[in-house]
Amino acid sequence: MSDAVVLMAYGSPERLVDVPAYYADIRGGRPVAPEQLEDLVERYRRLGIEESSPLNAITEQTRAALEAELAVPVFTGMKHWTPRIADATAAALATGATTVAGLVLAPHYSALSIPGYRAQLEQALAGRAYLAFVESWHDEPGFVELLASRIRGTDAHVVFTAHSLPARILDLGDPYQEQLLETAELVARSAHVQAWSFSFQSESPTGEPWLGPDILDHLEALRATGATDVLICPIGFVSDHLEIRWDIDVEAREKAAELGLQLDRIEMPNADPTFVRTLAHIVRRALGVPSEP
Ligand code: FEC
Repeated sequence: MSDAVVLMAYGSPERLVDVPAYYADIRGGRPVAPEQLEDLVERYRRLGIEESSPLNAITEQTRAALEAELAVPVFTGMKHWTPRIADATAAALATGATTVAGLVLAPHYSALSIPGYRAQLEQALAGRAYLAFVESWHDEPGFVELLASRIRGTDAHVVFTAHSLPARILDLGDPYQEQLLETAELVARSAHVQAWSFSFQSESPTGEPWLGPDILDHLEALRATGATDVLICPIGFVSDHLEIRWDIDVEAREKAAELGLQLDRIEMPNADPTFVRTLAHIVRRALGVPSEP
């Protein structure tokens, strides 16, 4: 009996020339408007992704650190780019694993997000190993404490953020928004932060209503109520990628400057050893292996 881990992430184009195929993958066959593609290429260009991606390098660091922590083979599989979840699964099976743990680097469950990862993993496994899949880990104490430690003692108004999704998920009873608010509450309580709020970010132009308030509108509202300093604490993401490095570090910062607001953001968990230990704890629990004290 042996174990392996497939560590899954959204995925990011490795080079600028990959962006059209990457965007097509996200759209899943639905057409991409040329101006939207140009806009996306420009965002990646401004993040310095010409021939290799600093964003994918972070995922690799996290994978390597998790593998070292668990002493179990860990393979990265991307939902929308390479290495694909199917490649990672094949590599996991090639180790002779009889159980594969599937962990997504996204803490919250939505029917529009997590089942897509699971389906790719299950299809690739094709019943050849037992699957121990982690559905969500939004209230994992180690994750909550790591975020709390990043905001504890701040005098700024804390804004927790996460990726928006089409508002129709609420009619389906999706737990996404509820889980996000639970994480925000747990983190704020642990950090003894009273002045906080939650907003969504990174809405896509798909032509339907998305969950709000959007961070840019929310900053305006905060300024109108007299806030002067804001600390952004993303809770729906765990690493520096486009949605952090562009949507927060460029767009939200520009908006804050226009409004005369001081805006900072917490350092993302990335491959922080404390965060990696938390991921290892989640995986061990899924595998039914006792965690180290
Ligand atoms: O760094 C990178 O290169 C990738 C950053 C990235 C992350 C991410 C996470 C999530 N997304 C979620 C949902 C949607 C839905 C659509 C959508 C579209 C995009 C586009 C890009 C993109 N997402 Fe993303 N997402 C990231 C990047 N996302 C690029 C397309 C261009 C754009 O809108 O700017 C709409 C799809 C459609 O058009 O039909 C829905 C969710 C997450 C968080 C959970 C997870 O990480 O899986 C939910 C990181």
